[in-house]
Amino acid sequence: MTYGTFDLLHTGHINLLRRAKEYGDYLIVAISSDEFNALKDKKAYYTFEQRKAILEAIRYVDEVIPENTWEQKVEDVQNHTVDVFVMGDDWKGEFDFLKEHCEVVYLPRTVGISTTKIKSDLNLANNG
Ligand code: C2G
Repeated sequence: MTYGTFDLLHTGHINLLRRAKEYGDYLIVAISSDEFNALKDKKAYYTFEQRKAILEAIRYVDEVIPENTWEQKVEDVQNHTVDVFVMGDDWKGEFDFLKEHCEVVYLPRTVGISTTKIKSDLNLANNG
């Protein structure tokens, strides 16, 4: 299982999802709701419904559920009998509390790409 906003989908996200799927045979992705993004000080370009539809179209993803709070992870891991929790290593250590419930894996981020970079590159391109 993994969590994220997954806005303006890019190869960094795909690399994470592909590697996460290698840890099991069923990958659940909890996508941040628009309201939860506000708690992360993030304003996604795509709505939750759009981001959900995009993630559901990815071959590595088996199920998409909403992420509404920081506190839901333990319950999610228990309710979905999750074996492995996977996140990019920008979160290294942040979710170690889950280790009593499942394996916790932090994977190296894909260097050189991010939703923020896409937005700033596009702004530069359009504004000269
Ligand atoms: N990611 C990556 N390489 C990148 C960009 C992102 O591996 N170049 C990974 C992140 O580490 C994360 C996932 O892709 O595991 C989704 O990234 P975001 O949508 O930015 O997720 P974030 O806002 O970090 O949300 O409760 C956890 C939070 O919801 C995580």
